[in-house]
Amino acid sequence: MAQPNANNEKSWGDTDESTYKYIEGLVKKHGVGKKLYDEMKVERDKWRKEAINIAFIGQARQGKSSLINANIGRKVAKVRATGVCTTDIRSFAHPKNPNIIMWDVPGVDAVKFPRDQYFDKIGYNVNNYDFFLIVTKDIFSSDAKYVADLVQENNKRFYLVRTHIDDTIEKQLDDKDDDEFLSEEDIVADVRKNIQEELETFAFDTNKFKVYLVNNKNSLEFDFPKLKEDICRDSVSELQQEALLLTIGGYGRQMIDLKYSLFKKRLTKAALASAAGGAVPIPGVSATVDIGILIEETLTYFEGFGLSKESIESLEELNEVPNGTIEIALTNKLYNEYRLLYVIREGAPRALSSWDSVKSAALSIASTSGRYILSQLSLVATSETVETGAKWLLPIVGSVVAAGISYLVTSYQLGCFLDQLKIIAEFANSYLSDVERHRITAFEANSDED
Ligand SMILES: Nc1nc2c(ncn2[C@@H]2O[C@H](COP(=O)(O)OP(=O)(O)OP(=O)(O)O)[C@@H](O)[C@H]2O)c(=O)[nH]1
Ligand SMILES: [Mg+2]
Repeated sequence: MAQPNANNEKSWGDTDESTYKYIEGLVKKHGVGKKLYDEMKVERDKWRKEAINIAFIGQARQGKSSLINANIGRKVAKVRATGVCTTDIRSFAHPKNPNIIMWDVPGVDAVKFPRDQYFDKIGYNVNNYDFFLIVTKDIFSSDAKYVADLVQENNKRFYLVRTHIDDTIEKQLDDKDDDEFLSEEDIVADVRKNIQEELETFAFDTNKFKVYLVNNKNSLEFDFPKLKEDICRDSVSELQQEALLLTIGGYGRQMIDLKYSLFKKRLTKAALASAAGGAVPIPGVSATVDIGILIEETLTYFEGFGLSKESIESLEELNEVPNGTIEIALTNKLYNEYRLLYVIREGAPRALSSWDSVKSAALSIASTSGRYILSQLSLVATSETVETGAKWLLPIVGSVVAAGISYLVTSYQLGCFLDQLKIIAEFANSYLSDVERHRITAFEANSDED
């Protein structure tokens, strides 16, 4: 089992000039006390209030509703193989964040919604949305171009998404001659080339716009992870990016790096809050650490990296991975290598749900899994970390020595958790990209039983 805090010297040691100034500014403004504590709480929660409206639009029957479901991670929008099309605008708030709303817009359709009456009939106002996903399942039609032009005229950003790539591959492999060599990669490359030509025909700037090829039935395949990554990267503000990353952010290496940078920024705010309102004395040490904040923040990283139990469950369900496959691998890794994180993931959500406030939670947790955490924290508090860190921090906090120590212990420990969670997220990611193999293994195991 890896020792807590091993190889994490950099967690607070790389505190840069801007973080130093940030802390100094806040302490000057609010002092070290309740005002700073409250301010840091507001700062950490701001992303929850950021309203983001995303419209899914295009022709009828292209996979718009399915794309919403794949983004949300649950089957919320009605999907129909045949029959009546979606005929009115419907909205779906993200279950993790009611302020991120996905709008299922009916498709441009020759009979019900001819192009020239389309926007009036559906009561559509382009300014109500932050950005658009223009969905097409095959070729880019003049209808899709019409929608894209309107969106562009209003200076809104959009993403071109080509669904059903799985279907195309399957059909082309079925149709090929017996002696013809055709790989999945060839087919995908061919689809990309054709779409590029279609966009050029429609005078799209192909340097600016690319087309994301997706299979709505598997949000881990093809360009799906890249789509989510670009949506988050293109955010118009840091707050919007935080809201998107923490709500729809998916998996993939680049995504993990994006989230890691975000969490590093959050970490300072959490540690400052602990310094300002530290609640629990660490046995044998003159430091108080707000364990409630420490745990709450760690759970945010778990959730944000998509490593909470709920996230893993819905990922398995939506991508039809045998139930428990990823969760078991992850739990084993946590248990065997990152015991402290295992304790938090298993124990904390249950404990937190029964507490009135995170502040009082700090006291309650000391009697359960918190005892183990406390013992680990006392190691940090007496370590060289605090001694060296004090050199740069204490001039800022002045005589409030306990607050300085609380800051250092919390930021150090959160930095360790964050680095470890990044490793676990990378592990989960490589496991996920191997999902097809696991599916086959499970299938073989089932066949053996028959
Ligand atoms: N194989 C495959 N099927 C898909 C994909 N996306 C959607 N489908 C299927 O395509 C059909 C239509 O999907 P919807 O999501 O209902 O399409 P829509 O654009 O919302 O349709 P309307 O609202 O009726 O205009 C359903 O049977 C989906 O299961 C995909 O990427 N791959
Ligand atoms: Mg639909």
